Formats: sequence, C-alpha cells, structure tokens
Amino acid sequence: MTHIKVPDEAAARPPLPATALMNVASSRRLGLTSRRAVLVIVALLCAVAMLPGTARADNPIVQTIYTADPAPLVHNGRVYLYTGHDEDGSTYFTMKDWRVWSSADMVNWTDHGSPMSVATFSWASADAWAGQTVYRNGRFYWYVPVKDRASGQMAIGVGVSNSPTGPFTDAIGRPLVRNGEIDPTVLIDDDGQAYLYWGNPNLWYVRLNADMISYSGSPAQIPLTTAGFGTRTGNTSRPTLYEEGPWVYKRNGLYYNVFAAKCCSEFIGYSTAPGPTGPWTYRGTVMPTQGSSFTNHPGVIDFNGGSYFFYHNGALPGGGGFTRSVAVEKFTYNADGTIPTISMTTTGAPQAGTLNPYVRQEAETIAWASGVETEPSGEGGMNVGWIENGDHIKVKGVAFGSGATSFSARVASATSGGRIELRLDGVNGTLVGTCTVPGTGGWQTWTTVTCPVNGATGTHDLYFKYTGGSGNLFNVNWWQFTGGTGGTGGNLLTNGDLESGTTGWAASGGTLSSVTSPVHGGGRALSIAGRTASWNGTTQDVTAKLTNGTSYTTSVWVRSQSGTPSAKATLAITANGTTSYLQLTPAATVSSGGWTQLTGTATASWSGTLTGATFYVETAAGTDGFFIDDASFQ
Ligand code: FUB
Repeated sequence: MTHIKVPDEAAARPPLPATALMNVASSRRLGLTSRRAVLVIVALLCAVAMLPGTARADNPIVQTIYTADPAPLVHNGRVYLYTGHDEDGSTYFTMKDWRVWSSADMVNWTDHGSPMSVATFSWASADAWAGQTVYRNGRFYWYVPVKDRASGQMAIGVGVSNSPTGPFTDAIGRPLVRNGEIDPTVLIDDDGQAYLYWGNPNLWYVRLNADMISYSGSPAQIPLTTAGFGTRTGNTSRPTLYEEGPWVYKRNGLYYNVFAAKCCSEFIGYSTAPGPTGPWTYRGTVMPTQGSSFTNHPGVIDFNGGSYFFYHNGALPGGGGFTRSVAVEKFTYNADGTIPTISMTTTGAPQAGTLNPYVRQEAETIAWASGVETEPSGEGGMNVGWIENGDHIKVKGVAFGSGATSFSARVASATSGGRIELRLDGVNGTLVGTCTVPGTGGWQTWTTVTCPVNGATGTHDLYFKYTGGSGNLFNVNWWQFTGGTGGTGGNLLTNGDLESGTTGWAASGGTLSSVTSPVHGGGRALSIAGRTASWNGTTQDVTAKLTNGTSYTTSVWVRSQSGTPSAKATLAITANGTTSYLQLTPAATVSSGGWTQLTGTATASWSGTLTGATFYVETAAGTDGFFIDDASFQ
C-alpha cells in the first residue's frame, strides 16, 4: 500500500524533479536513509506551502493510493467515482483491482475500498484496466477490460451489484465480448437502447439488450475517418487521433465521444454526432498533453448544475506513467455545446455545498490526506489507519454554523494511542479541541472517545492532526461533532441562498431556472414554472445529511408567479422501501405581490435504513408557478 506524505498544499507548487520524489510513495517501508530523504523533501514542501497567498490543493483527489482511469456516475445526489488502481512502484500497467469513491460536494471524497478485482472474474488472469459503471433498473453494471486467461487476449467482463459501492459479482461468468481490445464505455439512449463501445486500436460498438449483460447483433466497427476523429501524423498504421478510452454520452440531443488521442503522450480529444453510431465529427482538444503521465483517460458528468471533467496524471509524489492519480476540473460548455479546452490544475473543482459535521462522517471522507492509508474496517466500510505522528487529513468546507461543543471519534489502537488535534484552516491552524486516544488492545478493537470543542463556528476547512509517539498510533473509523444549538448547527441545504444558480436544486416536474428578479435577498432567486401538479416543486436531496430523530427548523421565502396558492415545505423520507411525508412548515398563502416566509420545526424519524430524503417546496393545491429564495433547513 502507498503511504504518501504530502503537505496540504504541496501539489499547488510546481512539481519537484522526478528524481527528488522517486522514493516518497513507499516511504512506510523505506529504510532510514531513504526515510530521512523523504522527510527532507516533505520539510521543503512544507516550507514552500507556508508561503502566504498560496492556493489550496485538492487535486489529485485521492492521495492514499495511486488511481487511474476515472469513471464517474451520478446517482441519488452523489457522485460515485470508479477507478483503477496502479500498484506502488509499477513499471507497467500492473493493476489488480478497481476502487470506488463517492462525494456529495466534489472535494470531500469517501473511500469505499475495492468491491471488484481481477479475482471477481474466474476466467481472468490480470489487468484490471479502464472501465465504466452504469445504473439501470435498480442495478449497477461495471464494464471492465481484463485479460482472458484461456486466450491471453483482452476481453470485456461485466460486474453487477445492487449497490453503487458493491460488492460486485461476475454477471455472466465469462467475457461479454472478446476481441483483444479494451476500455468499455456504455451509453443508455433516451429510447432505452444501450450501446457498449470499446477499442484500441479500433473503435467498436454493439447494442446491449435491456438486461445489460447480453447483446443483439454482432460487434461493429465505427469507421475511424480523419473527419470523424482528426488526423494523426507520423503513424501510417493509425491515421486518426483516436487511441483508446472512449467516453460516450448524450447531452442536449448531441452525442459526444471524448477519448484519449494520439500516443504517446496522449491528449484528450472529442468528436460529436447526431446519433449514437455517428456519423462522428472531430471537434478538437478537451485537455492538452500535460501532467507527467503518457496516458490520460476522460470521464465527464453533469452534477448539481455544474459540468465536471475527470482525468488522470502523475502528479503525486512518486507518480508517473504507471503510478497515476485521478483529478477533476469543473467546466462550462460553450453555448453551441462544444467543450472548452481544459487544463490540469492543482486546485481542482470548487466545493459544491458544505459538509455537515453534526452527522456521522466517515474518517475516510477526505479532501487531502498526508501520510495515512485506509483499510476495510471490522465495523463495516473502511477506516483510516497507519497513522503516525504528524500525519493529517483535511476535510474541506465544514459548516459548524452557530458552534460545535464536543467531538467524538470511533478509534482503535493496538499500541498506546495518541491524540487527534482539531485545527481550523491549516495543519497548524487554530486548535479548537484535542481528543486523547487510548490503547484499546487491537487495531480493530473499537471505542468512542469524546472531547470538548471551543471556537468552531462558521464554515472552515477542518484538519485532523494526529500526534503521539513513534510508529503506528491508532485507527479512526468515523467522527461526529455535537452542536451548541439546534443539534445541527448549519444549513443542510446546498446553495440555500440561491446565489449559485440552480446548483443543488432539481424540479419534481415543471421547469427550474435561476432568476435575477424578483429576489428576496442577494442577486438571484429560483423559479419553478410549467407545473402540472401541486406536488411539482423545487427539490433537493438531503439523504446524506439527515440524522434519525433530529428536530429540524425550516425557513424559506416564497412568492407566486400568478394566483394565490398555498405553499409549504415537505420532507419525503424513504426507508425500508416505504416513503413517508413530513410537513416541515404549515401551508401559507403566497402571492405575486411580495415574499412570504414559510417557517416550521419538525422531527425527522424513520425505521430501518434510510435510502432517500428529499426537501420539497410545493403547493397544497393548484399549479401556479412560484419563486423561492433564502432557504434554510437546519
Ligand atoms: O490503465 C490501463 C490503461 O491505460 C487503460 O485501459 C487505458 O485507457 C490507459 O489509461
């Protein structure tokens, strides 16, 4: 496992020469001399990082291991990120398993471990290379290239799971297709027809059946014309730019194929088409050749009103062409649907929303980690481990609201433990609490420790700085703060002030738009028009933010676009397959002449497992359009 010690802002600096960084990745198992060299490098990086006015680095988005070949999937208000895993010190694409990560805000990523590996496919011998997961009819299908043991050829397998985080099993017990080519991507078109595309050096597609694990007809080649895929020079056997890694999707009626172009080093190019099988037209560069890895690999999504481009590079210490790391940038499509040229950054995407410290958070939910690793926890999920004196984890944009009073963490230690220092906005920032972790008799013998917190109000980056003696100190499974007031401490709604357009919001019928007039506060409000039922309203997924048995206070300003409907805020709670509706505010008449505040307090509780919670503003009857502004749910 990798044990990468990087200071918080290391990656925001120009990269150090590869020779200087060579040994950092495997520092945990290094001898003393190498270890000292690592510490010198880290000290240098720390010194640079303490310079004033430096940007905070959040790319690459995983620092605990090397990751490659990103495949993002948006499901129920979260982004699930499926990646490959480059083994430490690789000199080839030595990849044995795939990994899953997820985030509700694009900066704090939860490690879900490895729910699928080469061993999942009994017929495969090696090469857990670039795949993609899609959702259909309650199941998640993960298409991957692996080496077929019998033929020695690369083939496409398909894993299946009822959960986005697995575990995944081999859906059919044999390759779905096998022609020696790699890198599957799947598009499910609006008419329900699914297409599997893959290929290097060719580009293939086949129509998948509705079961997603079989197909109709035979695999066909998409003609690699220079009009469709650009002109490559200097390689007569490959006249077009298409190399590998296709990512096919549809947006506003246009079909996109974003792919790794030219070799080597690769850049990311793209083509568009009026239909799923073409004809394709080459549109140019998405991301130029950058970033210390001779491959690159695209993944593109829309999430909470923003567009995001995932890729990989060699930016971590010890990184390179076979020790890659996944990163992300936010971008905006041009008005004609073309994609702007995107450059790699060390700052990454902005945070979409905040993180709620008053619900249980996994210790492996991380914006930036230095020195630690993760592992499967005996209590389920993953835990953070291999913590040594001075290691740290940053969690970004933590909304403490009116103030935290105490902190609890689930910890285990086979040695004598240590301390968790809670610091704001820097690894040496304001200390707001210190929790002492005792020895518990085992690395998976868990206990909960609690300590007082002072001075944590408003929204800050939270740093867990781990201190103690030598060697491994303790493991952490999860943590949670207790709030000074109201039990929650902060607005759980993303973009509650509506100043970030429609970010975080959706419509349960009707059309959503961000407007500049009328507004209640600030410069923008949210409009919902074209409603055809009273329950059509403005909605926001709050599943990950809710705590069972907690009392929530709601405030939202509403104004009708016509008529005088009665408006209310409602929470739809789905647990154990049943949905119940909690009225958050009494219904109140709203008009087009001014703003009306809906307020109320209600307790959210459920039995069994919570699978969905949606905050609604709707009307008691009628279909008049309305505006909302300055919404809070806390
Ligand atoms: O990660 C192994 C291979 O490298 C992938 O299948 C390609 O897309 C390239 O990224």
